Amino acid sequence: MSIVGTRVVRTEDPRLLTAGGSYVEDLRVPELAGAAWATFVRSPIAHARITGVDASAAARAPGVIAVLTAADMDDLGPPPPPPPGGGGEAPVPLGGPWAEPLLAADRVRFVGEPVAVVLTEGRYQGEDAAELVSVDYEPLPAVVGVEAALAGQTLLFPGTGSNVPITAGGQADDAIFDGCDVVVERTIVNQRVAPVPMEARAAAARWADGRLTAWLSTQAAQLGRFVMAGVLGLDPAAVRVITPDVGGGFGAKVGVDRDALVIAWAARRLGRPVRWAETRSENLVAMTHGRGQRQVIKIGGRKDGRILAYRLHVVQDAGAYPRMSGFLPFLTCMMASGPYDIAHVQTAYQVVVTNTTPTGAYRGAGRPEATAAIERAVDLFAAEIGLDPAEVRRTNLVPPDRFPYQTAGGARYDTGDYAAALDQVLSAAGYADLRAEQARRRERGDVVQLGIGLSSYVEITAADAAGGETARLVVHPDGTATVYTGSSAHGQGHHTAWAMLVQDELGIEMAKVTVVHGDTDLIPRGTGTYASRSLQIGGAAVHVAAADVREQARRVAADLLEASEADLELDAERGLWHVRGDPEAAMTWAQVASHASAEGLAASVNYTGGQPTFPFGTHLSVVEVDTQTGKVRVLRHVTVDDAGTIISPVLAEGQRHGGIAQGIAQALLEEVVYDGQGNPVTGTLADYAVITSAELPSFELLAKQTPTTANPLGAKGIGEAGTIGAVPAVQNAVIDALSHRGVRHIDMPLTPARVWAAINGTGVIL
Ligand code: SMO
Repeated sequence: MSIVGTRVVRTEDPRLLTAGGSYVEDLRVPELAGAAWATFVRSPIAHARITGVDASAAARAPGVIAVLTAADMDDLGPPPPPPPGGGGEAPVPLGGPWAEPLLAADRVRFVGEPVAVVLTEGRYQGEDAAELVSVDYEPLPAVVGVEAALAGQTLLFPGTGSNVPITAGGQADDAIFDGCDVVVERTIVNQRVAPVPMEARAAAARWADGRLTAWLSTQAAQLGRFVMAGVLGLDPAAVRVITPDVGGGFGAKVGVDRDALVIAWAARRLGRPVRWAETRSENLVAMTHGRGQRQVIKIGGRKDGRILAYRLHVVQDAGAYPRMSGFLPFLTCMMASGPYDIAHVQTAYQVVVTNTTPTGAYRGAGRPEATAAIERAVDLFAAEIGLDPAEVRRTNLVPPDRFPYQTAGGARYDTGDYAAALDQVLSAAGYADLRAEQARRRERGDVVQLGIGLSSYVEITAADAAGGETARLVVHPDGTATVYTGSSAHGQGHHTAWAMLVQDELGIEMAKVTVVHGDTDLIPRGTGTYASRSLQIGGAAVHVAAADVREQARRVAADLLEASEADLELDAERGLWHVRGDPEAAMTWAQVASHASAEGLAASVNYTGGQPTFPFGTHLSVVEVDTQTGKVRVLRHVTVDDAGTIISPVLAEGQRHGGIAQGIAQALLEEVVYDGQGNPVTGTLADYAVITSAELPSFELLAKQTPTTANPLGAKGIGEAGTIGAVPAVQNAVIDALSHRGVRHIDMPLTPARVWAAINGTGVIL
């Protein structure tokens, strides 16, 4: 029996769950002996001119080696061009007049922007010395929120003439709504949230003989090497990036932040290793945030439930510097119509800069925003015509005989059966019974009302599939194997999945397979982990490399057994080669590999044959809303997340669990909040509410697999589906609980205060 699809436990866990994990902050390698510790001086003001920096007192403080500012960066050239190729979800800075400096020189544009870096002998001396760096700020009016940005009374980059670096999409044309019985339009907010990885950002750097070794907590070591080399004016061969264990990234660790670049530069400047690990408070203001869209949705259709036209206009809050903010609304608009067959779809977007932390990729990167918009729109439409939201969805879902399905937004959905996913969820949840219970509570006028929310979704994963991924597989003379992968694990379980793929193809037991990732000297080419791309692209690379090794081994085994290649068979259950019909005279992998060469057998693959895939599903959330307090409790969360062929159910379910938790958190709790002057008021985890298991029910995960033809594994991405499906299901459920009282929409997060205000019609939204 193949190991694929079986419930193998994660091979990473014994090491990670004991003292075995080693993150950048934990590194005790000889190369970093005597490293100076870096502490950043960060702007306490959202928008100001810098008129002077006096570091003299700090320089005299105990343990201080140096205090460096932008004025010291005389050895750096202009920022490098963006990475080659499509870039995918890689951060492609706009540069030019919108360029982000490594350290602020004459102006700061958000609270948390690095202005100087203090290097100290001891780690905690830096905190005290940084306090002594005196920066003269001449405050400027702060631009907070997209309305203020669009108004343009204050400009972040005066030379540009506006706060709008990107405008895209066609003119709105209301003719698409001609012939609709009902049209609903609404402005909604997809609020800014913080990624909050368990491991915050960290970097270390050391130079020797003109060569840089940088340890980064990153999702993409090879991209990191490219960016480091470009910024520091080096040949990429002169940079080695190593990623030790990485404790989560959620999209915010795809790129290389300016802070890490400063660490590498400072190490060169000092002529000694430098290391840095940020605090949680720094992380909350200085790591990119996610989401941050104002959306105008307009939907129209017939009274029988058929949707005829949909328009989405997005304003993306880029924060202070446009990093990959142009790409997020691009993906949102590409996926605007979701799983529905809608005759007319219009999209457009603007990206604006504000005096807040830059935004970037966060679990789903543009697709959760698309799903949130269309799923709210469908519910608004259903409420307006008085039809059941499940019925309206079923009426409009792309039917199974229409695949591949080309959307107005330019996506080509590969495979799917969207209505089957919806029906599977409705049936497992007992939808009719839930509606009956809801009716009873309404009838009785219960204080605690029941809400049922649906979300049907389709998303795109591996949007940059053409960027490919690498794998090098070696079967050693002792019969063990090593996989060198360009994918990058930061909690997902790549090592388990890759070992499963090797065992499946070659019959070499998982326990004998070592997986290596994230060292650019060992793996010079690679793309990394984001966009839910790893299994379908990086896993496919492993699969193709294993197939290559298998055919090489066949030739060797034929030689050993003095038979013709065509007669050789691999018994993948036992990992033995034998001549067909003679299983007793068999050769082990050790015998075959050692006969092949002193190094064994090896294959290197850069797999570029994959296409983007389109996972889909339905989420159903059941909530209770206390109408006296506005408190929401999630009772049940039932989902189908169809990601094609599942290699490891344990890993796939883990991804769904984490994604759903983060999605429910966005719907109910999480929001990065700024005051009118651009001061963050959610700067600690006491103010910023991440979710815990105490607020969550056990999820009801249903199984469904519709393979794709876009890669040889039949696999689609699963890493982001949970956040994409969960958010609008929960939001719709809360609003559904109150729909009989005339509530049609409440912006997220659905905190008790907001829900209470909606119930009581106060218009006061906290
Ligand atoms: S938000 Mo991601 O790592 O594509």
